[in-house]
Amino acid sequence: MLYPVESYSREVKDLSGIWNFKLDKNNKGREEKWYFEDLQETILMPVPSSYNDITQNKEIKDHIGDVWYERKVIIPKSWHNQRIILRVGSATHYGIVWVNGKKVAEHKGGYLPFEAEINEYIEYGRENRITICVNNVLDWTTLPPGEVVEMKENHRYPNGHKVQKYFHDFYNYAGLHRPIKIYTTPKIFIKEVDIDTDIENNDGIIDYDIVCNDELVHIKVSIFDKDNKLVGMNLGLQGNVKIPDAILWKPGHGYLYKMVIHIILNNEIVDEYCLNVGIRTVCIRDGKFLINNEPMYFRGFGKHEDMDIKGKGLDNSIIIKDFNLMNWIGANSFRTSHYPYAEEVLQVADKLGIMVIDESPAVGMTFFNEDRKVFVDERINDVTLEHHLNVMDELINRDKNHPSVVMWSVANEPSSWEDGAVPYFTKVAARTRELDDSRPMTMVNYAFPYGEKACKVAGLFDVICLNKYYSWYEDCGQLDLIEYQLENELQAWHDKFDLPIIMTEYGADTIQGLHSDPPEMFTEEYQCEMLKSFHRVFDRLDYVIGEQIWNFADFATKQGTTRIMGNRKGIFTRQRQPKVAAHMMKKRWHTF
Ligand code: GCB
Repeated sequence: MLYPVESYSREVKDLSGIWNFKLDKNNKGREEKWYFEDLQETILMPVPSSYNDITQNKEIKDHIGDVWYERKVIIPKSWHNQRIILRVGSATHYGIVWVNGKKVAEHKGGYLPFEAEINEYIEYGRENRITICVNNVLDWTTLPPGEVVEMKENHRYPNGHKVQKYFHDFYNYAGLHRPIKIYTTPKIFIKEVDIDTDIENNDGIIDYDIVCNDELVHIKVSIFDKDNKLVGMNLGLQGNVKIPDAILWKPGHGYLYKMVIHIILNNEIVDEYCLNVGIRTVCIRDGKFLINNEPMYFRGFGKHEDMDIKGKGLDNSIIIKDFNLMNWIGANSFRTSHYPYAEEVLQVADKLGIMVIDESPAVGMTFFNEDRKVFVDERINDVTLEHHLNVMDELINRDKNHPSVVMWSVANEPSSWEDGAVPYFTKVAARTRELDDSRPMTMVNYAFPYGEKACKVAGLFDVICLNKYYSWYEDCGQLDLIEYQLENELQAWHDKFDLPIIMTEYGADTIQGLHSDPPEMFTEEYQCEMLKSFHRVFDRLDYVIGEQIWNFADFATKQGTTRIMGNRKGIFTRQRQPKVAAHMMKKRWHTF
């Protein structure tokens, strides 16, 4: 699915703004067909945004089930001969869309876009009503998974008391998190573009594969450099363009060429689609992660789409602020923990030359401390697997042309020690490889190298990504143990799988302004000392190819005794102010 862009032949209408909103208290709206007419007794709700923190109403914040959004839009008469597509950037976690009361689309999966051609449902030159029902329930068939538990009356709970349980550590924000757009294409149109790039001596090779809805069209592909100079051209649906003395895309230098694709009929341009292309190669060789055949060391963070008030709603100010902070601190990468981020984020990463580990929303597939298994029929089963495979399809289809995406991550910390995880991840890995063999892939593990919880699936992937919180969740306060434990554990993983390792999570909850010497947990000193101990080990092991601190910024979680207004492991506060550790990291990463 191509990102909607304006061009010679295409127009885009952004429906971001203030929509009508209604809480479906008893989850009756679908049955009562609320989409048939204007929603009654609505309140105002911004889009994009999570709805949870916008009002003072706890019922809205903690609602389990459906909510409804609605707005009117005029479709210009001049669009009469165009295809008209309604595109929802994301509906977390399940969305159904009606136009003028007729259902046009339905989608499961809260972090990827979906769209529908709506020509037959609209009236031109008039107001058209768009209604979107968004459901936030997590169960064992969704990613992330969850469980809605309905209590039977007892001394603690009244009858029917419901709780949405989930096993991941970020707040279950919901709503329309990304822009809703209407865009046009001509009737004969460019449907898909698949790009792969290579390097031959000093030349860049752009391989392309274009799909149109009509096979018999003439296609012209032109490549322009940053100064808008034509540097290459080719004809046909498939082929390649050679760029002599190409300027390569690489971390810190996000050089992008512009690819302009034309469908030509009788010497006329019928459709035009433009996209940015970065020329670069990615591969793993001799235990190194190579971009353009040069070894790369990942410096950066696991992040979240998260901020005050808007929750997970897309906000360009925050996107750019975060990239500015990454540049300030000397980071060259981040992981889209724990779900695909908005495409707008990847577009900026492309431009700035930041490496992205692009993660699926498969997080919280474990009970960690309990002996209950998750890869069993009554939990993560074939239906979940089918959805996971589908999510990988949608994710790779959406993000495959971004040079910044240098690796796929299929999941975060599943119970990879269970027997059931083996057939499951064998299929997920095979599908991912089949969809894209031009990038490495990984699965992020909680670092249990020994005993019953030793991972059974890491060997299916190209890089080992590990998360671990020495001296935090275990051996609290014992900073002096970190080096000993970390080195032993990393060595055990390396001995077993012989793959390069990125530490994708390590860190300590830190309340800005708390200090103690000697360092105590939650103080700024403790965060600094913990990070330093990890770094001493990374610096002496050459199979460690990256460090991504948990987390870039403090973020919202569900409430709990280990969370003080959210997870505080940020190097920056939730408002993006540096903690002491940020200044320390700036020194380390700028000397790499
Ligand atoms: C993890 C998870 C991450 C949590 C983090 C923590 O292992 O991957 O989602 O937020 O630990 O802070 O506990």
